[in-house]
Amino acid sequence: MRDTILKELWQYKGEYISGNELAARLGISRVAVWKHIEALKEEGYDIKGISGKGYCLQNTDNIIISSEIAERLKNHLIGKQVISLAKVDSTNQVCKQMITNKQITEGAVIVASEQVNGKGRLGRKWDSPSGGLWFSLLLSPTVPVSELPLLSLVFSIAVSNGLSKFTHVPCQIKWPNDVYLEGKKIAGILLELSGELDGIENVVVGIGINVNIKSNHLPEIATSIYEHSSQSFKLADVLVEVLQQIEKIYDEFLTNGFSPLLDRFKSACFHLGAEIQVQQGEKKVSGINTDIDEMGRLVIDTAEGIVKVSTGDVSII
Ligand code: BT5
Repeated sequence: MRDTILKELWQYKGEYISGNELAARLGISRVAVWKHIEALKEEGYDIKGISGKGYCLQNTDNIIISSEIAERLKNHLIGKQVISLAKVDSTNQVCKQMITNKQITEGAVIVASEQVNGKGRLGRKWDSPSGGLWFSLLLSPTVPVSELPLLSLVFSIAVSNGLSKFTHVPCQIKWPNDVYLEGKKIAGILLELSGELDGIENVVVGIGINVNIKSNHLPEIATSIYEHSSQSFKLADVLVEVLQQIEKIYDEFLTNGFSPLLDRFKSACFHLGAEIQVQQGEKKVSGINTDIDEMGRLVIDTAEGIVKVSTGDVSII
């Protein structure tokens, strides 16, 4: 019922709808409508109520209605189940909790309007105000554990493909999985694995995309589609496009392996050929990034010879 009420309000696109009309449409009492509205407000939805006028959902472009995504997606796996929430700690956290509670299965997408404790890699913070696309996807890939790090590269290709429809210029990738636009970070990906020693059961793919966010709500190094194009987009449109690209590229990876995708990754990777430094905890590796190999490792020509790295944070010197 909560989703149905939200959808009714959302369809009014910023107009007021009276409690009586909502009650009649949904076949429930006005008191029941009021209770559901209060619960939605509690969850974090911005709903204004004016006596004599009714209720109005604010900022409809930034709200995702699960059933709309499900109806529009033509995917066979990704987004089979879409759960849309208002304000959460972190969608990765919610996703992991839902796995434990057996509430979701492979392909499920958990999306939130806002995260109060958004996470980056290595415990870093991810700013997630309203206007961004913050979601997590549950996968159970049937690939050898040694190939799982390639998923970072696979998803960054998919996200960068999906975003170019809105940015109209190609996005770049910073290895392994940061998506950049004109020198600033527009999206980030956080992969979390869980399972037993003999195999990974679940991969939670957390993706954050700065869509309709102004730069004053983002860190210095970041940008958004809005900042780039001076235009707002419906979050649902961006989500549908990105999920379609994810399914397409992920299917290619499962069917043909990473080799056919490697060239696409290399042509989007903006530090290939540049002098870089890779920070790996306390350790630093510096040199020319001459290549990326079939295992997705950075090949670096250092003063001590060729070094291949599979983890770390890249910066251009
Ligand atoms: C990432 O980490 O880039 C992974 C970000 C994943 C976020 C998604 S949102 C949905 C899901 N739920 C979560 O809780 N997380 C995932 P990393 O490479 O460690 O980058 C973190 C760094 O990016 C920070 O230290 C900041 O410098 C910068 N940063 C923080 N918020 C940002 C934003 N909104 N846009 C661009 N850069 C940001």
